[in-house]
Amino acid sequence: MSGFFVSFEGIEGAGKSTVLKEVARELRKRGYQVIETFEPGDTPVGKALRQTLLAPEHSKMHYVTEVFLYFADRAEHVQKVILPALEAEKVVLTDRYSDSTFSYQGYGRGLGLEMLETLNQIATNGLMPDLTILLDLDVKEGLRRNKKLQKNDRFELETLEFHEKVRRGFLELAEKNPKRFRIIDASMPLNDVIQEALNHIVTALEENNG
Ligand code: Z5A
Repeated sequence: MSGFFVSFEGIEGAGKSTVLKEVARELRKRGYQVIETFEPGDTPVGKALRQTLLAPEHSKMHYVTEVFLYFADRAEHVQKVILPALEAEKVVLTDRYSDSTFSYQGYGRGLGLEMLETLNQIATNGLMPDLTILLDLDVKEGLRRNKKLQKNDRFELETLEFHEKVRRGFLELAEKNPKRFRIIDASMPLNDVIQEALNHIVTALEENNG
């Protein structure tokens, strides 16, 4: 399999979807074949799971139920979208992947990381990103950006403390996996964030192509 797999991670409002779209455009200009995708919800089954996962009326969903729905979405995503694209030698850019589960359900909800790693291994068949771009941002700033967009899902109802735990989780994961992670200060002007993400990805692609 000779495609290249990049995940974008971070708290909500960090700029993942905006930056990913611009990076994809720049990579295409440089001749790369790029697939843009996201979790949860980028397959027909995933779309139904996303509605269930994010509906505010499900705010009392049990944490274990929640994590199995994220893994179900990921299994479908890996099999139907990511693996076929990597087999076709494409660059896959995903807005969220396994590190979101480790941070939100592991650090945020307090579920054991060891158990999550085992389940994630089954859901992904062991597929981890070649590179992870972590957009790190102050939680209040992320929520402020999203408030402007009037997003109204289940995670908007979470406390500041929950989102702080998630941010710390991402940073700890980055510290544990320095080869895979690149941390970017997402409070910089948008164009600077895009440029830094692009530089990291192009460097990694060039190294990968030898
Ligand atoms: N979740 C989970 O718990 N476990 C899992 O395993 C997975 C996910 C996979 C999915 O929500 C939720 O599922 C997510 C985690 C959970 N919930 N939370 N929190 P989603 O897909 O609807 O939303 P999201 O992934 O959190 O994305 P987001 O909230 O849309 O944020 P974003 O993509 O990082 O940000 P954005 O939309 O690109 O930017 C937000 C605004 O900020 C926008 O107006 C931009 O123009 C602006 N922006 C971006 N960058 C900048 C800079 N640098 N300066 C100024 N303004 C900026």
